[in-house]
Amino acid sequence: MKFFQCATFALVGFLLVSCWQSHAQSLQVTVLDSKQKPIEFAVIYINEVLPKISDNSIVIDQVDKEFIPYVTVVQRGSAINFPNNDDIRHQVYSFSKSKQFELPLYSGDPSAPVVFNKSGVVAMACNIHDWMKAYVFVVDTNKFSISNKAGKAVLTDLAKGQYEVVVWHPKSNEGDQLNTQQVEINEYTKKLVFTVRQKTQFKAWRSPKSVKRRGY
Ligand SMILES: [Cu+2]
Repeated sequence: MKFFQCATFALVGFLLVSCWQSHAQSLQVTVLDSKQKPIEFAVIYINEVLPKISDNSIVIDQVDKEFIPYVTVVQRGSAINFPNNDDIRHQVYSFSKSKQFELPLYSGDPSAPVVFNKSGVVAMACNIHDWMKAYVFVVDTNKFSISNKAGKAVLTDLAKGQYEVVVWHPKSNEGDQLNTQQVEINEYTKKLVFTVRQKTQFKAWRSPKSVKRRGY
C-alpha cells in the first residue's frame, strides 16, 4: 500500500512539475523615452506570422472631436468601425501606403467598416479638424499589446522559444529601422525594457474653448 501511495505522490508531483514547466509564459515590456520616462501608446508585438484570432468589434470612436483610442493595433485582415458620436460631422481619411481610404463627411455610423489588409502603419486624420489624429498599426501576429500610462504592456501565452520583440510608437524616430530585441522565453517570466527615441510631432492647435468633456 505504502509503495502505491508513494508512487502516486511521485506521479502527481511529476505531472505538476511538467505542467508548470510547459505552461505558457508572459513577457512584461516597459517602454521609456530617451529621458527614461514611461511612454503610453507604444505598440509591442512578436515579429512572426501567427494565426488570426477573431476580432469582430474593433472601434475607433470620435468623441468631442478626438479619435479614441489614439493608437490601435490589429491583425492583418481586420475590420474597424469608425462611429461618430459627436453632433457634428467628421471626414476620416488616410494617405498611408498600408491603407488609403476616405469616409466622406458623415455623422452616426458609416455604412461599412474599413478593412486593413496590409501590415504597417496607417495614419488617420479628419479633414475638418486638423488636430484629430489616430494610428492603426497592422500586424501579422496575434501576440501584441499597447503600453499604458506607466509605459507597461504584457504579451501573454508565449510558448517557450526564441522571439523577436518589436516596439513602435507614433513618435518613433527610428527611420526604416525597427526597434527590436531578441528574447528567449523559458519557465521564468521575462521582462524587457525598450527605449524609444522620439521626434517632435506637429499637433495642430485646438482652441481650449472647443473642448467639452476632455482635458485637451
Ligand atoms: Cu472632425
